[in-house]
Amino acid sequence: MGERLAIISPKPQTTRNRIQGIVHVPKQGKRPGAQVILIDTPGVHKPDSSLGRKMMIEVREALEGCDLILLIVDVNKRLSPEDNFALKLAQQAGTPVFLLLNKIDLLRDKKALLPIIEEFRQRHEFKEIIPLSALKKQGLDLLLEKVVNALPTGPKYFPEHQTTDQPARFMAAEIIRERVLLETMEEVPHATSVIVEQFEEGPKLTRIAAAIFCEREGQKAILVGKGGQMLKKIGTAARLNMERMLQTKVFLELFVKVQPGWRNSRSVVDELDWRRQLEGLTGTSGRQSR
Ligand SMILES: Nc1nc2c(ncn2[C@@H]2O[C@H](COP(=O)(O)OP(=O)(O)OP(=O)(O)O)[C@@H](O)[C@H]2O)c(=O)[nH]1
Ligand SMILES: [Mg+2]
Repeated sequence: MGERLAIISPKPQTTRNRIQGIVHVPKQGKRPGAQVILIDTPGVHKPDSSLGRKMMIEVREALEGCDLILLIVDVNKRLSPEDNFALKLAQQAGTPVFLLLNKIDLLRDKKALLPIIEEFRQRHEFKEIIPLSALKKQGLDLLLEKVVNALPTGPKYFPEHQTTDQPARFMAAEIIRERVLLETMEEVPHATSVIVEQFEEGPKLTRIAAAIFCEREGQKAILVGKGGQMLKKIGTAARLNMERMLQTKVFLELFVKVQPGWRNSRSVVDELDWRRQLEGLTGTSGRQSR
């Protein structure tokens, strides 16, 4: 995308909801302009909670009606059961698949690519197999070109300036969750969710109040930290990222709340879905309070 729309962390299951990133490809010479809607999904995995099951529903919903699947694997790791499962889902969808062999920057010997490509080729007739490095931006131009060529002609769905379907309010929640993912360890990141309770955008200042939910008192103690230090660290870094995104000053208030076992509560997990939250905020459907 060339800009940060989704949060990133070294921990698995970072992405929880599907979000769209819109790439506007300008007309160049004879090549027509294009609009590519990338749908980022949670990683394919075997779920062990309501949250995990909801994440896999997001994956399945993204697969429905898309024109092309980009299956991304880490080229430095042996094929995992999750990779195999992801391939199976793609095959079942019956949609053309590009295989993206990511993180080639970590490959010591580029010759190692050949047997990996061969292994994948035997499993599926991929439309393209493209080695790349998302981090070092290697292979991305080629990828975009191949994607544009593989897509059917269609209407322009989004206005020129729009790069995502995700409202700023929810990106703010994700920015906080990203800090939690980066600053805390073991079970804390996965037991955490963030709900923005107040979001008032002004021309110069945005007021944001958000609750960080965890499952146990011990996790709350870690998130708050000694003398509130951890919460302050999370808040400061998140605020700076929000200011960059919103191009205003941000006044951020953070609270930590304990909600035992929320990951296994269908209603809480459903409420974390920003599409549903949005319906609640605009009053098109009744929002249930916790
Ligand atoms: N070296 C290297 N690291 C990368 C590259 N692409 C992504 N990473 C790193 O891989 C980690 C995972 O990145 P994410 O964007 O969170 O991956 P994801 O597939 O969206 O993961 P989930 O949302 O958890 O399913 C981060 O630490 C990234 O910095 C790459 O091309 N090279
Ligand atoms: Mg992700």
